[in-house]
Amino acid sequence: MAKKNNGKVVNGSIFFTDKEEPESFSISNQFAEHLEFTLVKDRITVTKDDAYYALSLAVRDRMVRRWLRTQREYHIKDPKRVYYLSLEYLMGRLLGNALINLDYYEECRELLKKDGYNLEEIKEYEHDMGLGNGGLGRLAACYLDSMATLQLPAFGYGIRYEYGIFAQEIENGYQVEYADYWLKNGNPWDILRRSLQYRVKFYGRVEKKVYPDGTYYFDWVDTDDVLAVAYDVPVPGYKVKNVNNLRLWQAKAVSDFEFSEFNRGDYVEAVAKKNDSETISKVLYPNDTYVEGKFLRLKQQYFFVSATLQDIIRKFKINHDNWEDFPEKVCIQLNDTHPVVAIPELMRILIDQERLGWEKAWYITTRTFAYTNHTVVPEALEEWNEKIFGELLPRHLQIVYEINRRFLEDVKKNYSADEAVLEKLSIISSGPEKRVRMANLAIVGTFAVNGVAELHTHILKTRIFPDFNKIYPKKFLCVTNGITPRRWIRAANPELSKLITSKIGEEWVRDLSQLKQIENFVDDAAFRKKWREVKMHNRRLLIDYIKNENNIDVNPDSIFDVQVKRFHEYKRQLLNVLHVITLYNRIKDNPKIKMVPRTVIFGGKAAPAYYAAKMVIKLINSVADVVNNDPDVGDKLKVVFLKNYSVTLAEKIIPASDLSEQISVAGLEASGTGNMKFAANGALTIGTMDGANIEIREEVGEENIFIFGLLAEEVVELKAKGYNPRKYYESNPSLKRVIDMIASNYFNPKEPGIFNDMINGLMNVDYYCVFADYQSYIDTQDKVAQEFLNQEEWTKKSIYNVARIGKFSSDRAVSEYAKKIWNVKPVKLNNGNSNHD
Ligand code: GPU
Repeated sequence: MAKKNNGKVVNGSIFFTDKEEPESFSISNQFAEHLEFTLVKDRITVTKDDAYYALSLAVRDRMVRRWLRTQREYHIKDPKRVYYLSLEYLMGRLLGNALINLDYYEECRELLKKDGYNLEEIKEYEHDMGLGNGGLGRLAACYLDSMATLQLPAFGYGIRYEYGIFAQEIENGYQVEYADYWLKNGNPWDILRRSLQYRVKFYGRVEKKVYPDGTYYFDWVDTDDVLAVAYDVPVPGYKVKNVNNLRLWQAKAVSDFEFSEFNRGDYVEAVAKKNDSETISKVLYPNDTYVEGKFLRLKQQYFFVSATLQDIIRKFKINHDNWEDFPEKVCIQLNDTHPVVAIPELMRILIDQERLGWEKAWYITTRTFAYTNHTVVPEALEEWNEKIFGELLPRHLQIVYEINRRFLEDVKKNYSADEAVLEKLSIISSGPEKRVRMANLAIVGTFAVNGVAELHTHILKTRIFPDFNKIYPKKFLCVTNGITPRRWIRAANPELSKLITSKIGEEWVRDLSQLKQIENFVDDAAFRKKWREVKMHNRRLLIDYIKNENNIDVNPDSIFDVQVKRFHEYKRQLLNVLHVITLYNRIKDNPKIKMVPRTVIFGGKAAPAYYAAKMVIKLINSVADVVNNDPDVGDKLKVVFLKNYSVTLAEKIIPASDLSEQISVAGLEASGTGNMKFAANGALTIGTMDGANIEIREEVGEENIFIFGLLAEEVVELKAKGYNPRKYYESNPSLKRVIDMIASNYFNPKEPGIFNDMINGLMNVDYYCVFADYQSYIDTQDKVAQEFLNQEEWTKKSIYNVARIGKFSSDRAVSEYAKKIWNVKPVKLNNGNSNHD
């Protein structure tokens, strides 16, 4: 097959991609070669970090041919492809996972051992690829794994931030943020595509140009340009030959800018100023479920979208010259509204560059894009100030106006002319400050809008976008989130994996519904004992970690009661703290009290500017100081805040947990995915009827989960009739005592008053119904403790949780996307027959 190669003449026979592997291709050889030739080290200068780096390169080498073959196969077969567009990917570490997916972990470990290296130890030198905030970014990473495993012709696109999520330190109990330059030791996984660069335009103005025949078009001119360069990360599927691609864009100054614009004497300044454009991909915005409306963020979004669409269209044009084929060949999934500017961008390309008329361009656009909504939290709904939007993207603003004009025309004709209804539906908000509503644009410009759990989808349809749902009744659907069993069970919990595999074989790793078979062993006392031993093994690893990090001695027989996730008021870490203080009071009232020992573990980052969330972190650490140092408490209760929660830390914490805290106020956690990870590792959930908790309960059975609190409708009703948190405070002595203690600086004698805002907020507003759910939560926690006493019964429940978690595999979620939305089918690779390729 002939392929343009930019005029370079290279003898094709030198490439190994089409051949068997040479004899010399062993991991030991590659590893040694990279140590010597790539890193230029010898036995004296080699460090463990070098070992990590060289091993990763060796493992990457093993993927390269599959990677090339996969991309070539997609090119030759030319199936419909799906492009997953996300501003965030929380990949975590890649080495261990790559080895597992290549089915090479054990063999590699043994080979390294012969050379005197310890794989487990080497792995620890990898820095997390933390290019995301929380659930949304981690979901994207799980979906990449599943898309590759399901052999889908899928491509991830994102931004290669130089600084990913910040590093969190705790100083005097407060969160302090440090920049995390994750690339400081280099990154063995991504490769720079030196020739793949696109120009991205900003600012400028729109010129109307008239053809001789009187027709006209619009030209976007006098722009300030930036280059996007591609870095590719391999995404290997589990035990398949497909290796998909994640393409991350980095901003680079254009190199051919006009010096004539500048005074010759300003040469250095002119060059330096051009480097400003590289700030576009400098840093990830550290907000989760919150938008800041910053100019640079819009720049990032457009930068990302422009480069990605140019790349998608380039690939399309290799095989096609008819634009009508575009929606048959391309599906673009928008991960929340962050990349929604892709809709007017595709319109601009089709109209202004490809000269397709509006109707045709719109037909193509609305059949290409699909949008996933990830939250109903109002402060997360993106709206761009029209002036900002128009300054940066003048042509796009025009297009958005025209989309809106036509849409509202249609609505008036076919649905309603009621001004109030039109205002709600409008893509541009009215009022003194006009804003572009990205969610409205997303709904109008796509063929599918999905929520991420049943309840969330129901709330989208009935409460957030009811009129849209009436206008487009078939557009809204649900795809409940999922997690990848490879990382979250097989890699994170090797002991549990071994135990499960010893009973049912290994097929569960790619078909999680197979776990159902372990139900057959619930009544096997020996199996249950082994199950507990696995948990104890994992707990001991975490105990060591806690001892090292926090210097706290943890009772291995205590309930490991864990809440790890981003800090947000709606997630109610505060409710958890109130429970801790309640337990503390019981101990203080009766130091001899017999109670089930607990270790309450917290982890998570707060957005740097989110004061209320940061004060909850401070409260946890203040309470921990008092509780952990009170001799009356002993090992009955410990409070642990683990700093710098990350994917890697999650992999240590979750397998060691007994109790999973999923306690958001009902209606606000779109899905949650931590809930799934814990249950899959045998922790029982204490949770509200929110997000995917509801579906987890449905699967594992109500006797195997602890549900409490107001239902989503009850929260709405309570607020409608006027919620008065003070009433709960006044009528509940235990709650009153806890609140009074915080208010009286019991936990912070040296910094009086620091929790006043928190207490006032709770007493007067309590927007997230902490007081309303307090008693129900305490009662349910008491039930948890009671049931934990009966270890045999608890173990059965733990087994049922794992056995019935199959639905929450990201393989299930991704195949639903593929069938219900993308209409994309697997491409099985069968060329290349060496088992070493
Ligand atoms: N989510 Br919007 C984020 O992590 N960040 C965001 O900016 C937005 C949503 C989360 C939801 O809060 C969580 O409930 C969900 O499980 C996750 O997205 C993945 O869908």
